[in-house]
Amino acid sequence: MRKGGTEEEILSLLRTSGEKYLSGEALSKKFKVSRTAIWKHIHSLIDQGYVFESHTNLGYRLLTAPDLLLPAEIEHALSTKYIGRELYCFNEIGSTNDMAARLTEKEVPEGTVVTAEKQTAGKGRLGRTWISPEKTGLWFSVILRPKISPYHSPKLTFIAGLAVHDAVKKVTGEDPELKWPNDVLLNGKKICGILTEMKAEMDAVNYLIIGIGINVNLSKNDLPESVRARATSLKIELQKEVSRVKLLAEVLKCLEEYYDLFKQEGPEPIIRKWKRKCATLGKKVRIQSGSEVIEGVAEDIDADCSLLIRLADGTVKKAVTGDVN
Ligand code: BT5
Repeated sequence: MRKGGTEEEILSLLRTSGEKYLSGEALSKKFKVSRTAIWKHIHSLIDQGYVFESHTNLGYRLLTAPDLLLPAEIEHALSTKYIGRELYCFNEIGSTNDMAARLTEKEVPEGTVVTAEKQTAGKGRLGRTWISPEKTGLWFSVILRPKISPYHSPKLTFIAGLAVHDAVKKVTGEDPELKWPNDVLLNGKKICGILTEMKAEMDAVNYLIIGIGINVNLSKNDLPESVRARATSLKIELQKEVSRVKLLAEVLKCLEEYYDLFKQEGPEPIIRKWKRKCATLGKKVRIQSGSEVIEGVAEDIDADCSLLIRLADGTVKKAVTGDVN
């Protein structure tokens, strides 16, 4: 589903006219369609969750808009230059990352965003499942084409983590923490996971897909018991709903700012800031990295975004990826 069409233009006009009513006749003249067509568009918008006040003599005015991942809603909230300016919004798909990968076969611009109200095959790392119930979370992917070697891709996961951190802070006032390498935590539990995938040659990335899953308005029952012990949502923690559209627009804005900073100044400022928000450093950790288990104290993050762990014998080991417990 993509943006565009008379319906969105009608919506946009009703939005900008605020308190003022717009008559069916004025709308039909403006868009050169019949009044019945206008009526049908208004009813289609009502079916999508928009609430209008209609008055026989005066016409329509918009009262409230739904918190749905509709192109018109996201566009209205968006303040970016290029991230999210090309939008593909789906009600239900397997995985937004997989759809984004398919889209890269066409010449989609950098910053293209794919969203889904529900994923039926949401992916975590290493073939794990990402629970993505309908109309409760933000399940989306961003296509980037950084001119970097594949070796630098973990830095983009850090950029996404920081963007989610800043956006959650701006929208809710809460100050989440970052868990190495790809999680955002609130009150010690996971509210967001990031899955960065790419297509690359030996020394150059063709495209990179940053998949972000944020548990916004999930209730406890939306998460299976096995996941619930370590996961939560903004709604569970704050005991109130958070606007998904507002949060998405803010994440995309922060993502664009950090990505531009990365392109201008390289990874140092990103890694420095990420470390300040990191919940992993200074803690005793047990890391499953491939078939290897590393136990020690998480001491630092190096310039490659790897975790440096001080072992009991005083030596330092480097984990490039893995799961921290
Ligand atoms: C991740 O993997 O944390 C990356 C998740 C990325 C999800 C986004 S949604 C949009 C885009 N499209 C996709 O298909 N994926 C991306 P990992 O670190 O491997 O964590 C996965 C583990 O987290 C699972 O094995 C569960 O234990 C747990 N988990 C699953 N669903 C969860 C949820 N909604 N909230 C918190 N934890 C969850």
